[in-house]
Amino acid sequence: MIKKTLVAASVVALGAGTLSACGGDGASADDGTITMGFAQVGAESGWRTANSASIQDSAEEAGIDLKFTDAQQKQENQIKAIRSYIQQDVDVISFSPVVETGWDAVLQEAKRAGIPVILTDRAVDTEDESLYVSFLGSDFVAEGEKAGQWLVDNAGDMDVDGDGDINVVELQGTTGAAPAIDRKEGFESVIESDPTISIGASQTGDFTRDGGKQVMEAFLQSEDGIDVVYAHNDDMGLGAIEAIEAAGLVPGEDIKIITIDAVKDGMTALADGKINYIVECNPLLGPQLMDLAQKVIDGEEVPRRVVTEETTFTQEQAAEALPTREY
Ligand code: GYE
Repeated sequence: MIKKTLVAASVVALGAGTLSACGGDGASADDGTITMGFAQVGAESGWRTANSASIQDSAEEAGIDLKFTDAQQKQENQIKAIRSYIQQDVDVISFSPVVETGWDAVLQEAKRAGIPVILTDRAVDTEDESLYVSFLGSDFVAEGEKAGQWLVDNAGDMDVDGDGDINVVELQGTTGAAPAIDRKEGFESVIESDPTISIGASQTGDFTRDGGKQVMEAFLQSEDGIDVVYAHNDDMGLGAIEAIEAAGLVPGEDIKIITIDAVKDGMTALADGKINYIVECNPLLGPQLMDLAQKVIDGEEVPRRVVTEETTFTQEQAAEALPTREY
């Protein structure tokens, strides 16, 4: 009985102690090379492709040995990848959680192994803040608010069918994912101020082009008088454009489109007049992530939250920005 309690207590102390000191006891940090295990969400969108490239390129530049996995948008695959990084005794684990909840058990395992975890892009929903050292990524609520604010500010031009009401259909991101939850919340909180604006239908398109296309096809069948599409990312907006064109309508005119991300394909559609407004979400998180990892391993203090800076684009601004756009 006593023995058991003692063992349990020392495991907790070891976990907590190593976390705040200098991270994993991985052999590789000792020879100066940091090993990072990165469990990526998938390859669902243009944003994700740019994000993965940024992480891989920055690791190489920083001389960090990167183990990279693609979870194909499945939480169980991400958990498996994280467990394998724990087994391999990497120095630091980073991941972009596909959904917000359900991470406590595996993060406890990382903590017990003394391996620090840095969240990037998406947050987890947990009561135990000691399960990760830092979270680097966008403010998704603010992104949704910016999308909603543009709609409110331009409401005069948004009642395309002239019936006095602005009927919005929403293409949500992956169900349970932080950007889907927060972008919905931010948008709704702002459009509330205008009683002529309402969301007539809202469904997930899983952040993919195909998903956006299919859901939009269904909306065009079921919804009367759609004025505006609010898509939680460019890819779903691009899928919606295909569905709108196939229905013989003109995207950007017959139906206005607001999206989030500002990747090259989205910006091109915006400059071409097929999308009306894009809120930027920056995928180039690699350099900041590698910097954070280095500091954590060196035992330096790092901020709990690092928010990326972002802007917005109108059609004119997209045309101007496109020639020098990196992704
Ligand atoms: O907006 C979307 C991607 O988590 C911010 O995931 C990211 C989102 C991004 O699939 O395109």
